[in-house]
Amino acid sequence: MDIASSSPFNGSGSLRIAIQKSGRLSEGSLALLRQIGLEFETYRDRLFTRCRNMPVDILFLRDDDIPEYVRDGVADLGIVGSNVLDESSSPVNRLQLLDFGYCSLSIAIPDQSPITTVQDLEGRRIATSYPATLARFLKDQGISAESVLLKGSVEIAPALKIADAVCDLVSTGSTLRTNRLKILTTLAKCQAVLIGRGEPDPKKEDLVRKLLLRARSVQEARRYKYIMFNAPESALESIKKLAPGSRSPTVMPLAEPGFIAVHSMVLEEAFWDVVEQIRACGGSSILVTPVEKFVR
Ligand code: PRT
Ligand code: ZN
Repeated sequence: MDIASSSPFNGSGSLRIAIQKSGRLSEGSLALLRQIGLEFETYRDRLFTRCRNMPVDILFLRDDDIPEYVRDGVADLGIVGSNVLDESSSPVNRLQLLDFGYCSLSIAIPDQSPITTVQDLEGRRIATSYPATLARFLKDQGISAESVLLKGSVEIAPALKIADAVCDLVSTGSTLRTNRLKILTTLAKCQAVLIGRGEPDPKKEDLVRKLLLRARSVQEARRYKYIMFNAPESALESIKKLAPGSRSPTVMPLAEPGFIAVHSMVLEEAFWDVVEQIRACGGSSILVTPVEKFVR
């Protein structure tokens, strides 16, 4: 269906961003839109909302429909799980991984199943809501198996004897445990992704570029902590290597001779290692704050 021509959202000239109306990605998507500076109200049962401070409309949709809406130009940007994109045949651009909505698409089997390897899936039935992704995986593995399409409650299929295995999303693993299933293999690690149209609307390109830069700044910022500490001046060369920041650390003299205050940014993943090494160099009074935005 060509939804572009029949959409009630057309005609305002605003940039349109599609997000999930109600589900696991809604909260993270709304938070990101607010972090990139969009101001808007949300009301239950609203299909769209108009931003107060920018020519942007936010459309609230079912997640599965978002790639199609972006492909057809009803929305210029969208936020959707990479699992939905992998399953969809709509050609859209993946603009930015968003670091939320983490899960994996995995094949799971009953705890007592005779299946022990991926090759044992040959000739079996696998229940899934992701038939296209599953078919690609089975083809790659050279396995012929029957996929049983279920739209929900995939995990109960083995107990109902309608499948020997399931291919479904897993995050904490508690649904699998409750249904006495265990992971056999993982097809994909998934997370929320910002998507855009294959052929962006030239009139909206500048705004898309601006919002994308902001989204990237929010993403970048999440990877860093801002760190401030005192240290002996003699340790400066080691400290520059430990906490180089984006160009070099800011260094200020303390009132006490021979001591400096250092400000820098440190990658979250290396944070504790770096702090221990700063202390080993004589660093003390270490203050740490989150970074809200980081524009390179
Ligand atoms: O109504 P609409 O179609 O928009 O929503 P939906 O019901 O299709 O989607 P929703 O809200 O369940 O999920 C939206 C997106 O969140 C998915 O497309 C994924 O990208 C992401 N996501 C992250 C998850 C999960 N984690 C997740 N755990 N989506 C679904 N699940 C389900 C899974 O299917 C299984 O039933 O949660 C159960 C397993 O969870 P654990 O924690 O027990 O392992
Ligand atoms: Zn859905």
